[in-house]
Amino acid sequence: MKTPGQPFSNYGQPSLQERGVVRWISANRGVPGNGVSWTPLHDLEGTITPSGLHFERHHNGVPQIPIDQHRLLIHGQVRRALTFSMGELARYPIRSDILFIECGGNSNAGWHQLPQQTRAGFMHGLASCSEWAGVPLSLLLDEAGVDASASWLIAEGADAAAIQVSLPLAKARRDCFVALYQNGERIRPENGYPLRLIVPGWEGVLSIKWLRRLEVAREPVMARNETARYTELQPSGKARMFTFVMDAKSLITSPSPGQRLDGKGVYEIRGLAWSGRGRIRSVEVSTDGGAHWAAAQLQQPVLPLAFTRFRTGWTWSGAPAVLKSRASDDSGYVQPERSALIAERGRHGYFHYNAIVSWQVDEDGEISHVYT
Ligand SMILES: Nc1nc2c(c(=O)[nH]1)N[C@H]1C(S)=C(S)[C@@H](COP(=O)(O)O)O[C@H]1N2
Ligand SMILES: [Mo]
Repeated sequence: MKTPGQPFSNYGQPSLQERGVVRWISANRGVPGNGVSWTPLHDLEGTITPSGLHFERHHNGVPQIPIDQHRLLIHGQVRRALTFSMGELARYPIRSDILFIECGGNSNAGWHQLPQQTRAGFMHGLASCSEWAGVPLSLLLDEAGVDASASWLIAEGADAAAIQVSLPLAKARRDCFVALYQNGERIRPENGYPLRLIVPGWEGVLSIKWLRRLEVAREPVMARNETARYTELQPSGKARMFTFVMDAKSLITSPSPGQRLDGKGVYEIRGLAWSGRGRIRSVEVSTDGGAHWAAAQLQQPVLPLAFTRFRTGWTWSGAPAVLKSRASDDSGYVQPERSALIAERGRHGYFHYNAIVSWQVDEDGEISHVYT
C-alpha cells in the first residue's frame, strides 16, 4: 500500500499467478494444423468461457483473414445471389445469444474400455459457452429469395480444409446466424474471425468458422465429414448420420480428478449442464454412486442451449464416495447411465457420448474417474 502499482495496459491479461489455467492442446501430428485444444472446465466458474480459453477444433490450422477483403457469398437456389463485405453485414440488425458450442466428438474417451484419468476439462472440454452476436440467417436468406424447391443450406469455410457441411433450411431459418462478435469483441482468429456460422445446440462442426459461402440447395452436399465422419454403426447394422442435436449432458467440475479434498467436512459440489434440445430443467446429484439422488440448485437465469451452472452442498464423512450428476431438459430427455447408452448405441460409438460421469473420492481425498 506504500508504492504505486503497475502501469495500465491496452489489453488486459489474466494474473501471472493464473498461468496454469490454459487449454490443453492435442495436435494430430500427421496432418499439419489438425487437432483440438480443450477448455479447462475444471478451473472455471459461472457459465461464460473466457474467449482465450474457448475450445478449438481445427482441420487445417487458423487462417489469417484480412477483414476488409473477406466476403460472404449466398447463392444456389435463390432469386439472386448476394455478396456481403463485413462492413455491409454489420449494418443489418444484430442480435446476441449466449450459447454453448460442443464438438460431436466431445467426451468420446467415454467409449474406451477403461475410464480415462485426466482433468475433467481435458475429457469433456470440447464444449464452451460464449455470447455470440451477429445477423440472423433468415434475414439474409429472405433477401436472397430462397426457391421453394430448396430444403438444405451448404456452408463452407475459408480455411485450407475447405470444410463443408449441410444444414436443413428449416433450422437455418429458425435460430441460426452469422456471428461477428464473441463475448463483446470481434471473434478470435481461432474461433472464426471475421465471420462464423452459429448453429445453436447442434454438433459444433456445423458452426462453420471463417464462413465464406452459403449455398441454398435441394440436397445435402454429402461431404467427407458428414459421410466418412459423424456417422456411426448401430447395433442394428445400420449407420446413423446427420445426428445433429447434442443431447443433454452434465459434469461435476469440482470436486473432480486432479483436485484433492482437504479432509472431511463441508464442500460445495459444482458443475455444468447443457442440452441441445432446450433448457436444462433439473440436475440431480448423487454422492453414493447413484443409490440416492437430490436436486441441485440451478444458477439463474437458465438459458436455452447454454451452459447452466449447478451447485449443491455436501458433507464428506471421510469415507470413499462416488459422485455423479444427471441432467434433464425441458423436452423430457434424461441423461443416461453409461450402461444404458452402450445398450442403445453399441460399441462402435465415437461421437455423441453423453453418459453420466462418475468421480470416485477415496479416503485420502484423491479423486479418480470410474465406471459404475
Ligand atoms: N472452417 C472450419 N470450420 C469449422 C471447423 C474447421 O476446421 N474449419 N471445425 C468444426 C468443428 S469440428 C468444431 S467442433 C467447431 C469448433 O469451433 P471452435 O474451434 O471455435 O471451438 O468448428 C467447426 N467449424
Ligand atoms: Mo467437432
